[in-house]
Amino acid sequence: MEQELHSLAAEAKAHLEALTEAGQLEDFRIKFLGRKGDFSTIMRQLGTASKEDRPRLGQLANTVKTEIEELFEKKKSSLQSSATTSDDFTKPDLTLPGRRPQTGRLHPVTRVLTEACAIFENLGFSVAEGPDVEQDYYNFEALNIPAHHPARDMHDTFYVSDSILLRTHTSPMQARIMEAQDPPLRVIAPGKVYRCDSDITHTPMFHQVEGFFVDKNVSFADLKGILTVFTEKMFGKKLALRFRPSFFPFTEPSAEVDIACVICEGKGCRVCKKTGWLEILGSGMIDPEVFKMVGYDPEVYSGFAFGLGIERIAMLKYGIDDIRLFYENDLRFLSQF
Ligand code: 2NM
Repeated sequence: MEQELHSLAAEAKAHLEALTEAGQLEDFRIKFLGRKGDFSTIMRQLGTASKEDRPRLGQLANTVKTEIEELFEKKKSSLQSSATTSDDFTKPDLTLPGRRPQTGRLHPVTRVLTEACAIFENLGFSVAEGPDVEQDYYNFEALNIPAHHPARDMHDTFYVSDSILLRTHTSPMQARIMEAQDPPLRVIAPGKVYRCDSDITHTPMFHQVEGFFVDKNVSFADLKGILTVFTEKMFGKKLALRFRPSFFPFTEPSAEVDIACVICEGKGCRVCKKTGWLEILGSGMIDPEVFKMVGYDPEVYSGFAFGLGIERIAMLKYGIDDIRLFYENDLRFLSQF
């Protein structure tokens, strides 16, 4: 029996050495130290030993069992602590705060364009988009800009061929709509336009919203009303408007519209160049010649039209002093909106 105890001890130690994972510990405990395990089996045989041998064998059995139990506990804590260490590297720590994904945001031009459309939609206008590559006819001819008109100068227009060009404004869309539909019409045409020009205030591509309203008895007062509401909604406050007489081939009379400087409210500052006013759009009553081109009777219908540059409005709204910032894709700039 003494021999059995010694060999069982040796076997248990060897088994314990060989354990590599915390998951194997319980099997070991059941086999060697459990109630029906090998040690218990030997202890139960103690009763069959002689009276003289029994105390010595009992003591030996206890010593061996205690030793194995201690080794087992050591092994257990070493395996469990190494298990946690390796978990640190392989399993996510669910208690850590999450990593914030970079969120995209709307480009300032997109924001102002969407906002401008929303304001006009609330005023009863519908939105129409047309092709960037346009026919000379819709870009110029139908808008009362005949051949040899100064606005057709090659300097301003990107020509694709003799009769095809990149639209220089979004009004060709309005000519297309008037040609296809009868009044009453309230439509805005937002989108990209192209002009061969590039400096601090001009980029070769920029965005416009042009709008028109045609019905019986539409007057310049209607134009003033619509533009007053638009500027108030766009800049978030009531601003004085100033209509300056101007000229456009497709409107008569025509006016350029200024708002009281959003920065100094008319007192005069660097942004408004001490004038107190900022030019924000062009407008006018649609020229009878345009109506004739699209087949409307100018004796029956009248209408107003306007065109505004989105980049210019975004610059005024956000205090941006160089239009080129919109197209450099510098995240330090873009992430501010
Ligand atoms: C402007 C200024 C004045 C305009 C005219 C038309 C059309 F097609 F109805 F005749 N659309 N937009 C217009 C009038 C545009 O932009 C500065």
